[in-house]
Amino acid sequence: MLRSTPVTTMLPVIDLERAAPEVGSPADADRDALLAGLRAPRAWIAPKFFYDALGSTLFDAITELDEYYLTRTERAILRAREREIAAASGCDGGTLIDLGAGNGEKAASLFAALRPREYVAVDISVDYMHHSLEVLQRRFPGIVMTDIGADIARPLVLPAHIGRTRRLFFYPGSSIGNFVPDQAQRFLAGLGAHVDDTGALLIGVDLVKDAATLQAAYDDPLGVTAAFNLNVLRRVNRIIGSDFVLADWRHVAFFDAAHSRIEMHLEARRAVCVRWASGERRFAAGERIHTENSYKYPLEAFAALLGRAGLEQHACWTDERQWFAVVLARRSGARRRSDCGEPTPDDGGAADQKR
Ligand code: AVI
Repeated sequence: MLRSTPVTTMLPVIDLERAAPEVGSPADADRDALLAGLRAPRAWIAPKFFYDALGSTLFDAITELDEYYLTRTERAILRAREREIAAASGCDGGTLIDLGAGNGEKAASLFAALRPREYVAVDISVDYMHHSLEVLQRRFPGIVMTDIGADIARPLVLPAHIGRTRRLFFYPGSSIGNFVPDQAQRFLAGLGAHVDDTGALLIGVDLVKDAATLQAAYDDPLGVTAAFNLNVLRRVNRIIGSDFVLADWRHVAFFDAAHSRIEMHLEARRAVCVRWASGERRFAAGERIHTENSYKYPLEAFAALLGRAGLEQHACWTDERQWFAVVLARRSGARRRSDCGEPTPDDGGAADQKR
């Protein structure tokens, strides 16, 4: 039977460095975080606020775009390498812990190869996840399933009944890129504390590539990413009662090579004054609100990040173009030696196909 634990904290993708300290209820913390960002000399909104119902739907639409290569490239690698991944993980028959699980379908695509005894889905969107897991549980009655409502960016508390050995943490999609590197290091170190020598972490990482490809992935001609970015202002209006007018703002995305990251901003089309109950903020024409970073790693830099987090790369699989990597990591000094696999021979083509 599917076991559930309640929501413990908030939302999936978060800029920890910038999050206001949580005082009082999660709703108070959200308001405080937004007001702190809007009052800052260089205004910002944490990317966790993207993901209301419409924002999540727009993100799903982004993953369908020709320009947004990340999702389908990762899917092609997982598909092509599932058996190698299962063998390299050594977590066959163990516990698969899916961080930001959503509907669980990405993890489920690995069930046949990994044959987990137990599947633990962690996500903030509890109702959506719970319903999806009920469906998955019917498809895979032999797997013990648990859903945990939690913000994966906060320290993870696993129920006592979750298996302690052969834990495979699964963190796909390159969401690790939405943390600044110091935060990513802390996050990875926190996961490392949950695995013993028999456990591992399987993580999707978007790699550095030419700026034009990156730019197009975050500024698509259909305007889906622009809508995703602008939608955050509707969410802000709901939470703090502000009067942002979406038509006054435009989506800006660019690759900052010095930081190896895509930055997304909202730029004022004209001088505007945004008001809320306890204050206001004037924006000059052209002034920006920073809404997201998405870091792109060279493979060696990601391996070094793992090292600083007390982990080591055990294996990695990439597509032919070396655009995306699926990395298997263990605690440093764990039983196996590191080794990086050859690029997937056939997924350059597969990466060009949708789904
Ligand atoms: C969720 N995350 C990995 C996405 C990314 O690519 O950084 C969020 C996103 N922002 C714009 N497009 C997609």
